[in-house]
Amino acid sequence: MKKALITGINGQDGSYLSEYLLGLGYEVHGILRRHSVTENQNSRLVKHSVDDRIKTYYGDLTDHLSLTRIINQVMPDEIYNLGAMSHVRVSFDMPAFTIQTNALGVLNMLETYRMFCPHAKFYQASSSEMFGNSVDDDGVQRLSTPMNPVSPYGCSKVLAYNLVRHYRQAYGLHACNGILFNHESPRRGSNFVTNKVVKGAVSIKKGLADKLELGNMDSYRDWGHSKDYVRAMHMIINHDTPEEFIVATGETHSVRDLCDKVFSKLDLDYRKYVTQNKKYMRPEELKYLKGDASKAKNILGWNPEYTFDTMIDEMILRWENEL
Ligand code: NAP
Ligand code: G4F
Repeated sequence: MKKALITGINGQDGSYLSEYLLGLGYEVHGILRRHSVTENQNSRLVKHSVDDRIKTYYGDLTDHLSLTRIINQVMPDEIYNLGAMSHVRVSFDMPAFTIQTNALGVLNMLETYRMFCPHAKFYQASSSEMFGNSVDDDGVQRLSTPMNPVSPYGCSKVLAYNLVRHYRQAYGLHACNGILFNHESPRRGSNFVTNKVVKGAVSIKKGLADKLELGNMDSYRDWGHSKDYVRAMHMIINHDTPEEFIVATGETHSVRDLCDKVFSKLDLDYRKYVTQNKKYMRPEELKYLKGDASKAKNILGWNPEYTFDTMIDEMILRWENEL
């Protein structure tokens, strides 16, 4: 039985990845952060009934000693480093914590991995936010597109990305980067725009709210489903050679299109309810993302199962049931 260790196991991707690996027969171990409300620290795992099959450990990416203890205890075959301060807007408010967790935390993981279980495979959750506003002439980001991050979050992920490549080259480790474009699901935090729009629209439909406040509605994102993307993580880490891969749908939609789509599905006109509030604007915005996942498709045989529409339908259903 293979052993996987997942940081950020209580996150959106961590919870789907745990389920996926359990289904493949893995023994799944995960790092949780202590939270003063106990129920919050493993809420996604409990909610989706996988908590009793996972072994969890208190730890933090900024706490090198906790990582040393956990890695020595578990001795994993595969390490998925998904833990991060993952909210781009918040990273402008907490740049130091963002860099400490998302960049120095990755260094802590890599050093611990190199020292104590160098035979394991290592996956780093890299991000399309690393490209910033670089786009190739044909309107696509690919592996060769220059990285020009436009947020503390993007900067932290570029440093982590480069550290992973450096550790692979310097020490011969099986360490790889998945550059994943935005991916969503009913489990997405409701302060990310897709789930915020879906929750807001369903609340309005049910008479629980009368408006939705957003920031920039003219940025474009390439949105896929987390369930499809965690399958890609497993394929990337298990590819014969450790390499970089992009995971994306190759489709792009604006935040305005997203609002139109979600509100229309509920027979509402978004223009009557959505207003803009400066508080949700960013000091620097990433305007446009559309990824080229042809390497993952051709080499790994990865393909998404969800479409933009089926993903939104699933998210609407979550809030219809919950509100
Ligand atoms: P998420 O839902 O925000 O989950 C992040 C997880 O990291 C949470 O469980 C969080 O713990 C944990 N965490 C935060 N700070 C930590 C620290 N200092 N030490 C240990 N754990 C810490 O994010 P996600 O959507 O699942 O994304 C997973 C990874 O993929 C992240 O690294 C993200 O940056 C990256 N990524 C995401 C996307 C996307 O569109 N979703 C795209 C590209 C890359 P708590 O549960 O206690 O808060
Ligand atoms: O949903 P978002 O907050 O996601 P963002 O910034 O693209 O970051 C996500 O994807 C990255 C991959 O590219 C991940 F690495 C990262 O961890 C995260 O998962 O915002 C999407 C767009 C932005 O242009 C933002 O300005 O929506 C715009 N937006 C407009 N109003 C809003 C809002 N975003 C949020 N969160 N809240 C708003 O009210």
